[in-house]
Amino acid sequence: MPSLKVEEIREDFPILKKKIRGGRLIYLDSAASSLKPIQVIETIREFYLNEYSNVHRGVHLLSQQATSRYEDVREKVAKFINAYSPEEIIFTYGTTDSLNMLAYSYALRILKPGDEILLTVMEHHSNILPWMMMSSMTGAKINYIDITNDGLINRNELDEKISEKTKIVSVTHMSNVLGTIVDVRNIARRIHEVGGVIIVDGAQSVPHMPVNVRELEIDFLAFSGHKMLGPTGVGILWVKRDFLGELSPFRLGGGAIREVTLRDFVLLDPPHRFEAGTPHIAGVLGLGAAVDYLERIGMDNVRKYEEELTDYTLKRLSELGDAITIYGPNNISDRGGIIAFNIKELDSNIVGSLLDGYGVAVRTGKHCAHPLHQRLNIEGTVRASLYLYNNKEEIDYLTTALNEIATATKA
Ligand code: 7TS
Repeated sequence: MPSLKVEEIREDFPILKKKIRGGRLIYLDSAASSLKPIQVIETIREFYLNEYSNVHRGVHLLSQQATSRYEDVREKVAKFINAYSPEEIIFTYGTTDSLNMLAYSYALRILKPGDEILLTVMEHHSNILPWMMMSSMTGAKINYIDITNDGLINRNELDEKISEKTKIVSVTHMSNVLGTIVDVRNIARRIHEVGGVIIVDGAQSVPHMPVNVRELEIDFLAFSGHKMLGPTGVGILWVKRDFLGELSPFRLGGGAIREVTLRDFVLLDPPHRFEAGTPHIAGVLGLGAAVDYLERIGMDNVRKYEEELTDYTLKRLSELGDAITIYGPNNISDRGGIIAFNIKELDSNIVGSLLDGYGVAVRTGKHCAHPLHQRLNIEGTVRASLYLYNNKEEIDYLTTALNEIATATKA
């Protein structure tokens, strides 16, 4: 008995009916961005068509309605991740924006020469580059935790590398290449013992599994709307309430202040002090519809279904034997539905282009994780990434296509 009704879910995604290269679309690139259900598309359309107005600015009806719906989504998102209160939810433009915001609003204030920032070697560039910038601006040093051959965090390294000097650990909750799920609660406990904080990059985890910030005992969480059925251009930065007063906004202007004179200004309370400028209102409402969609299905069910489908994918792909190398953890409980692999000695871009000929959409190359590929000593990988609308038939199709590609290149 599957944990969700995938065929019913597929009906909600109009793009799945599209023909690609004369055949059906097999979309296995949700780690780059997810497809959108009709409920999200209609919410955005309806807003522009019948409800449009700016937020937090007008006394008129449409503006009041838009404001109240915008703030409702904040509450919805807060509940979705079990935040302590909606004030902890800051709308940004995406995970990258959230992490940069944290770097400039928080890290820049607290870091000093001799301090350390701890990352892992499997971070996405968006969780490396802001810290490199902070390192050059403050004199703090970056350290990296290595991974095991299975793509898991090396626990001994964790013990060695967290010290009194470590002020910030910023770590992915799920690797966008290996699919590794990181035990962030364990890291949170370790870093809290030495008085540091933990920032979690939830870009790949929040869309695919229950993420409960209280249970995880973390301090900050960054994620993107477009990877969780929502529109592009909207992201979230969750800041645990204890830290809200310690961040100084790095984007200032309209919408963030209570009062301005020619010489001075008074900020609004969080979270609005962090949201200067007209936000992506339609995007936030679309994100609200995406959260409703996921809540209706239940994140436990999403995770369970993806575990089944990942297990199935790994088994089917293993049938290619020596022709395939699959990366990442062997244990399903340690990984999400992101499967990176290589076919023989073939360049990943060539395999990706050949798969495109079959109507199969995957991502190839280094997936904005160059240091990880250097660590694995490979040029790139082909990445199939799954979501709740994928089914076993699509995996069978992928397997057949890869078999043909591997056979055609036997010589
Ligand atoms: N962190 C992780 C773990 C990611 O996977 C991504 C995007 C980001 C941060 C940045 O998110 P954004 O919404 O700000 O762009 N990852 C990918 C990917 O794997 N393929 O395309 C985008």
